[in-house]
Amino acid sequence: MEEKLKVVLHGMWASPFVRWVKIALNIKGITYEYVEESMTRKGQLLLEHNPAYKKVPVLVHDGQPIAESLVIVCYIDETWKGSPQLLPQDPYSRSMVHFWADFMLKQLHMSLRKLVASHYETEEKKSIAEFQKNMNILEENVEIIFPCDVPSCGQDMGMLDMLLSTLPNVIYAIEEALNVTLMEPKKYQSTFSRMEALSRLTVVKDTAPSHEKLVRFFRAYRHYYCDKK
Ligand SMILES: N[C@@H](CCC(=O)N[C@@H](CS)C(=O)NCC(=O)O)C(=O)O
Repeated sequence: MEEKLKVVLHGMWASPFVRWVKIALNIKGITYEYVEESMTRKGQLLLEHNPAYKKVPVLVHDGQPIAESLVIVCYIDETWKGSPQLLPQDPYSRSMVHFWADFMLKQLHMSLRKLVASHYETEEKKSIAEFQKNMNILEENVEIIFPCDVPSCGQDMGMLDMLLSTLPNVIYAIEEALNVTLMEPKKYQSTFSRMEALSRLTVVKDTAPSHEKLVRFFRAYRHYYCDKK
């Protein structure tokens, strides 16, 4: 049984979804206990806390489980209201943040996952093209999505910055693991320089797995999916 009032995060070291929650907790200065979950033998508590998806991250606050990374980040922001705020208060700006967060999760992070799990060369090429098309959309809308300057410290980061901040680590590891090119910095100049600057902030860097470990992870992930097909 998890104790009441405690904050417990169930996660997996390589997951960017889990990293967003860690970054939010770090920015807010919340002390928490971390439980590393195995994706092949999921713990009983994880299955009980997230019966619908059985996925990490799950945050347990005061004995109450919350699943899904974006839902958790909003919960953290609403529960620990003192600044720094991760989402804007104005309803329209807030709805725009929700829209673009959903876009970044589904069209960037999930399309990278599809790429790693792809078996055939045609499938791989299609996933890369899809990722690059979505990076273009981000670049074309960068001024709307990120109206503020690049944060100079973690405390100034908004929710969308958090989602962008974990991309470089994943992109570079996938490029090396699969021997592909995903990022052409010149094509996505504004997005690229913002994500690079964000990834160097301490609150982000502190949650980043090592490049070599992530490369090994993506190679193993690719083999696992190929063997299953
Ligand atoms: N939409 C979910 C995605 C979470 C997710 O895909 N988590 C992965 C780890 S990166 C997981 O738990 N996978 C286990 C499984 O698919 O069985 C979120 O935003 O939290």
